[in-house]
Amino acid sequence: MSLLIETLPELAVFGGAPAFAEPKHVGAPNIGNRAALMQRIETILDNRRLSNRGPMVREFEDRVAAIAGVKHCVAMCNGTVALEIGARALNLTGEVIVPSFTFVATAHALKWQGLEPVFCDIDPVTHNLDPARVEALITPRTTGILAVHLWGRPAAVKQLEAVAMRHGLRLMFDAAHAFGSHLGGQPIGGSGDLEIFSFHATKFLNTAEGGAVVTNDDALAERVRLMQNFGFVGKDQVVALGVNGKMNEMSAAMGLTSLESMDEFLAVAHRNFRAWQREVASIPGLEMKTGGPDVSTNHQYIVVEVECHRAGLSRDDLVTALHAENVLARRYFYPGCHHMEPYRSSPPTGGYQLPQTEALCTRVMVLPTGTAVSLADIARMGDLLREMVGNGPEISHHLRMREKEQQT
Ligand code: T4K
Repeated sequence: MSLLIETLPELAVFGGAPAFAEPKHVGAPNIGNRAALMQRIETILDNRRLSNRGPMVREFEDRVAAIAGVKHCVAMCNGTVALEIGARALNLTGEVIVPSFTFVATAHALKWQGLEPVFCDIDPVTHNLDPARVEALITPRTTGILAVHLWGRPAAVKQLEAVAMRHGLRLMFDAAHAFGSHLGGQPIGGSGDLEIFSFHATKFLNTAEGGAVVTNDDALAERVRLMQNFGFVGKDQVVALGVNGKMNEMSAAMGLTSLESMDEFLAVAHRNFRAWQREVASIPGLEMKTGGPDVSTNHQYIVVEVECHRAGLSRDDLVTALHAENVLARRYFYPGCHHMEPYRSSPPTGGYQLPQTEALCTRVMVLPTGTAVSLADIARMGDLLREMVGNGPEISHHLRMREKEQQT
């Protein structure tokens, strides 16, 4: 082992100093103009209007609807509640077909509403639902499809709409990652019955916590709005069952401020994506895929697939080595929802058949980007990855030895 330390002095996994003094996160928030935010907060405080669809929320809804190219936007306290209310407003019952390769909120939102998520495999190139496999999973109990535009890459919208139409199913899209993405020149937001956005801190456009339901369906928008405000019409008339899913004015102030910098956030995301592409292109065993020819994504996630045999080490060992350098790469969306509770304890008859999902869960790592990450940071991280892949077997051997030592 002393030989390794001599030949690889710089890598922190072998005991060297971390390349970064401060952690480089996936999902460090983009922050807009502070003075503009403070000014909005002053206005909120002066007006003493903190919530219940105040002026900031109304303006935010109008701006989001315009960018998404839809008639209606109902701002929500977060993306998960937007999913739950969306599913309820569509009167979904029984089974809903959904990918397993997604953040667990997609599946939980359905289960929390008493629905049964039926996990479907994905296209290995786009990482999104495979429409042919969706169709094969439809049963008499299926009432809907919940597709995800994963990583902001648009799902196979047209094909999924055709499947839903053929079988009389409702179709909703989890567009938590996809605000600002486009398909065929159209902004993501107006497909299926409804779509939802997340404006969580880690999204490229954030309201600290927040989300939205967007739709072109007037009646559906009305139902969603009732459900997110206890079913109230006016001040003392309740006409439906509802919850509290409202966005507050402080979050909307953050959102409006973020929107003013949206072009800059997008430009940085695209710049960083291109820089990461250049780095990754020269590293054997690493690959970055794009969303296809008629697709423009917001590039808020840098998604790299690691092919263990060519890279000389596994995705997990690479992530461990990166963490030692203070590069906090993530294994999104490992291990897949179907391996998480409560889903893993009640598999369908014959078990889950998700080979593409299983494979991707061992290959994908997500790397830092956003306005907190500079081109110099990316160049340094690229050098680290090159050095790690160049010494893959040594790193793996070292980590196995370390594990053995820890066990004894
Ligand atoms: N559907 C999909 C497909 C989703 O990806 C999500 C959320 C949802 C639905 C639900 O939307 P929300 O209900 O969340 O609006 C994070 C986010 O919490 C989650 O919003 C997001 N997807 C998911 C992909 O990522 P974690 O568990 O990875 O979060 P966490 O706390 O580890 O944060 C990631 C990194 O970001 C941290 O390492 C540090 C950094 N960070 C985070 C926060 C919150 C900061 O630097 N500052 C911060 O304020 O889930």
